Amino acid sequence: MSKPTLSRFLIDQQRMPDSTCPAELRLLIETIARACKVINHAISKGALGDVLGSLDSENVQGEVQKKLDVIANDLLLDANEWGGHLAGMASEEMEAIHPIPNRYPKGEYLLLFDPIDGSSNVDVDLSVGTIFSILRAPEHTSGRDVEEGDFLQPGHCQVAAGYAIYGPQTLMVLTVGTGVYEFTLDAEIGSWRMTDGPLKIPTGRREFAINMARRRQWSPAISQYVEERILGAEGPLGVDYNMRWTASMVADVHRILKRGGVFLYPEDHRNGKAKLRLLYEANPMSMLIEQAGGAATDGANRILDAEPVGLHQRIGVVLGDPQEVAIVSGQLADA
Ligand code: P6P
Repeated sequence: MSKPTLSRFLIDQQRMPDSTCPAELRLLIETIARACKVINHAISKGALGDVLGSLDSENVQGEVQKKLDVIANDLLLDANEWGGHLAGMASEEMEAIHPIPNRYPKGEYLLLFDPIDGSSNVDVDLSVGTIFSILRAPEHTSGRDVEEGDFLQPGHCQVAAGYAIYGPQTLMVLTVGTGVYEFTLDAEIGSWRMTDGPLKIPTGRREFAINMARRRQWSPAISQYVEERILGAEGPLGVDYNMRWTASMVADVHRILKRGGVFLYPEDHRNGKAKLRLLYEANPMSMLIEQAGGAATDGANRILDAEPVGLHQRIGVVLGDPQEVAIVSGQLADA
């Protein structure tokens, strides 16, 4: 079938022997996908829809909340809390976890999300996205409300991960552990249609993504890695590299999934502080990258093996072309 719908893809996944996508997970992902269509509609209104600009509030990260951060967060909570698939939710925009209200049935999954990643780009019409991660609620949570500790599972426990990207096209990129697939929203009929997959990260594409303004925070190894690529053909590598930085992780990761390269947001070498959040940014993106044949580390260790200690903890991120990630990790190890 040419360009199957998301629902058809998920039903096919559900019917596979030893399926990693049981009906409850399929229904949950379809609910998330529907919510992303509504978020897309809100974003596309722009200044016509009173969705741009900031609120007077800050989120748990101490970041000024954009109107769309809260709109998208509430859309995802409202869409997902009554369906019976979840035991709880957690979001970049909420300090505490969101247990499923007792008036609704509880399910076996936990949903974590960054409702609008890169939201500062919305006001200048650059691509932003919704990132989501799905875990199983631990067995012992049946019969009680979930707690923060139930969400603190290493990334290799994820049963699904994905993102929606609101850009020139509206896409959903998803894995249920059987490869990475891309769906494009056909806005005329409101259907997600498969347009690529299984995605495999092209290797050897000489393109790196990093915020150069953070150079004073880099370790000597990261500085050496970047400097060699800036020297290009006139330096030790003898070949030119290109650089991209969109300040929207979803857009940078999508570019890497489609045309290769490496993304770096290392921790601050001086104090160990990092920017990107482990549970709802680094982990879902790392699952997608690994499922597409790439690698994702904190500069040294596999991100999906990191043992979380806090809902909003941060981690350094180096992900993409496994050859480039290995070079960075090797240079850091040799440092
Ligand atoms: P900087 C967006 O705020 C985000 O969390 C990621 O989407 C993005 O990769 C990064 O931060 C951009 O950070 O320091 O370049 O603004």
